[in-house]
Amino acid sequence: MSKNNKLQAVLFDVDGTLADTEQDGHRLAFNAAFKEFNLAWDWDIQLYGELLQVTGGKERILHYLQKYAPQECNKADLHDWIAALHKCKTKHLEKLLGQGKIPLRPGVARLIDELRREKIRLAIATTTTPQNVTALLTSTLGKSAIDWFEVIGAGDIVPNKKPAPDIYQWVLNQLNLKAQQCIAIEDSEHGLQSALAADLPTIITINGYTQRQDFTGALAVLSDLGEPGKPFARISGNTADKTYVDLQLLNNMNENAI
Ligand code: XBP
Ligand code: MG
Repeated sequence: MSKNNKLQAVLFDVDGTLADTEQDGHRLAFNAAFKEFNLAWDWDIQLYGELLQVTGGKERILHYLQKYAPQECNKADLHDWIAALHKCKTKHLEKLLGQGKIPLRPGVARLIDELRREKIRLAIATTTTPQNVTALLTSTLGKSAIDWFEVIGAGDIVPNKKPAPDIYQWVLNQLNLKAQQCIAIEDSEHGLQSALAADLPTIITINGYTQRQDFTGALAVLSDLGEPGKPFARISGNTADKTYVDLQLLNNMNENAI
């Protein structure tokens, strides 16, 4: 392996990976926006799990309309209306995240701290809206946390959302790194497909919505990143004798992936 391929950056997904934001974050914010728009829609936990197959909030609303309320699709200003509804949803989510009600997942703050100390570059690659990334990072890690991430790829910055590789390719371009010099951390099948299509070695930390998905191609599938004294459960992959994800494990995984 050439020295050039040594791990240089870690690319984090946001929703489901940094924090469990979907069920009690995004879902509640969508429902609050529906109320504000006088819509008698309520996305329960199970339905929202199905709707997560469509990435991107605006795309998810359009999909829901087409499937469950096709008569609404005849509006002349459909896309503007969806954009306004989604803006309202983002306002509700920012408020919710700002209240600090959604914590980071186990090991996330610890790993970010170690990576910063060891001068590994940090980036974000997410489907969600940039305001949500800012609200989550600042409410959990403090105001300056947004500056710890050298590149933040979010939302509509690329034409095609995950599972397309666009967002990861955009982030790699901004970092000016090769995929083999990085590791992506994801939680979902769509996220994994996106990262793999950009040639990124990827590890998965599952959650309630994604635990039964297909993670073929991932370096490892884990319950979470783990903490000293609170080991992760290993679903697949070689994690040697490690019980939590740290830079040493990421380096080993990255080397073996090349
Ligand atoms: C998760 C998503 C997003 C959010 C909604 O993104 O699929 O669509 O559910 O976000 P990721 P917006 O796992 O890539 O972070 O409503 O802001 O689009
Ligand atoms: Mg995710």
